Amino acid sequence: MRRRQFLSLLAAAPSAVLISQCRGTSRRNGWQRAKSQNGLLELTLQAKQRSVSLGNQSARVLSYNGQVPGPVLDVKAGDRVAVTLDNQLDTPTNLHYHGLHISPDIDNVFHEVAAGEQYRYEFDIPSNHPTTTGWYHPHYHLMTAQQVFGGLAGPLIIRGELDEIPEIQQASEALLLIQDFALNDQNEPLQPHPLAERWGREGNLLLGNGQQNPIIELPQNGLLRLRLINASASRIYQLQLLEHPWHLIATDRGAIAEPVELDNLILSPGERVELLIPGDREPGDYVIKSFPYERGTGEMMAAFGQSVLQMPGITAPNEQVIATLRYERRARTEPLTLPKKLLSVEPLPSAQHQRQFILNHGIDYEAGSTGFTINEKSFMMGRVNTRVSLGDTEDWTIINKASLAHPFHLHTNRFQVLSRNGKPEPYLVWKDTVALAAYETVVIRVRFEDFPGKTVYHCHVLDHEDRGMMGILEIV
Ligand SMILES: [Cu+2]
Repeated sequence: MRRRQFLSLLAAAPSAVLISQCRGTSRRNGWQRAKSQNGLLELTLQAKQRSVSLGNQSARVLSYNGQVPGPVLDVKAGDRVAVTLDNQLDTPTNLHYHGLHISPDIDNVFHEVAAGEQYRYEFDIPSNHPTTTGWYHPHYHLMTAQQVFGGLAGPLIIRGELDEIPEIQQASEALLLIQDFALNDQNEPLQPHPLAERWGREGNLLLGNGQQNPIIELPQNGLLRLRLINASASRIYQLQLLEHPWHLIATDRGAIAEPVELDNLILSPGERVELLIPGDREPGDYVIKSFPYERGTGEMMAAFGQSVLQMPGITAPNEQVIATLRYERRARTEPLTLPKKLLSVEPLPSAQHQRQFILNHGIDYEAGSTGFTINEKSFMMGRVNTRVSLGDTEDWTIINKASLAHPFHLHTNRFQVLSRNGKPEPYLVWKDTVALAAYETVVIRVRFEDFPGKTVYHCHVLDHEDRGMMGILEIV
């Protein structure tokens, strides 16, 4: 049954002008950081294919302001943001502010910024916005996977209540935005094999902050706050910090109640975490390693044989080092300690409505579907799939009936995960993207707050999204 179901699936540096346009812009290690000043962040993001340094080579990939990843946007709750997107690609694009609770009229994935055009996104971040590690990336339908896989992604930090905790204030801070690339002979993003596009394109070049195995320094007896962002188009990471503890302090949309020591960290596309790492071990190097995650490859290889691993955009499962934590040999008298408490996660009120969302592979003739469905419907521009009331709380049961992993992402509002495969979650978290392995079921609770309008939910394997695994949610 499952095999048949799977088979059915087959039918350079920015210009000085740009810098001067950015208030509060600085560069560290060549990575542009645009920080809000006096409550305003204003900058231009120029999307363009350029030669950049990528890992240990030069590659002509898609960049914002000539950087991969794009500039770090660093703002506070209550700030005003004004981003001018300058589209110097040869295809339409737009921007999605992943992790922001703002109106879908602004964070509008249906908006098109044509090739050669500019568009100004201007909005206020709510003053009660949760402390969040987010990211921005293109979300132009049918082009999303290609543009993100080409390199277009950048971090978006929202500072707030979590930053006020004394132990967090004392911690040093690092970002690790993880991407995978696949390059052709010209060192440009390669065109994936059609099967790889359906499967979800992956690259064999795994980079953190555009570098191969970047070094992140951690003072001995210090505390490191590490923000991890999976900005890959399809790849699901299974990460471990070898021979060293790390403690979860925040998920996609905010802090958890108290630090939780992690072992294995599964991070699907779109997901983020914040971790605290105490520098209380022997000085030396500790690696963050990525282990293969079974997204459904076994089944594909069973169906098509080893030869699929030769197809452009499909990679063989392997272990790779993503980054190295390096202890500076510097003794402090007083070791910094982990905070005992972070921020309480208030449970959402019980739900007024229950809904079911079935992720599967099938055909929706009305939408001219290419085989990826939610509730037997593929995405169709202008067709509302789900209508909810502003202010309501709902429980959504998301059932993955498919043989592939499908991480589920909801725009605009955050949610709490209630259970996985019938088992209650051990602690409350705020999320906007939840991993679903093949045949898993997850129940989430969401309250539609503040903003009416049309927004979307979709699979964050971006090839699946482009192929229809997306629905329009209207909040009225
Ligand atoms: Cu998917």
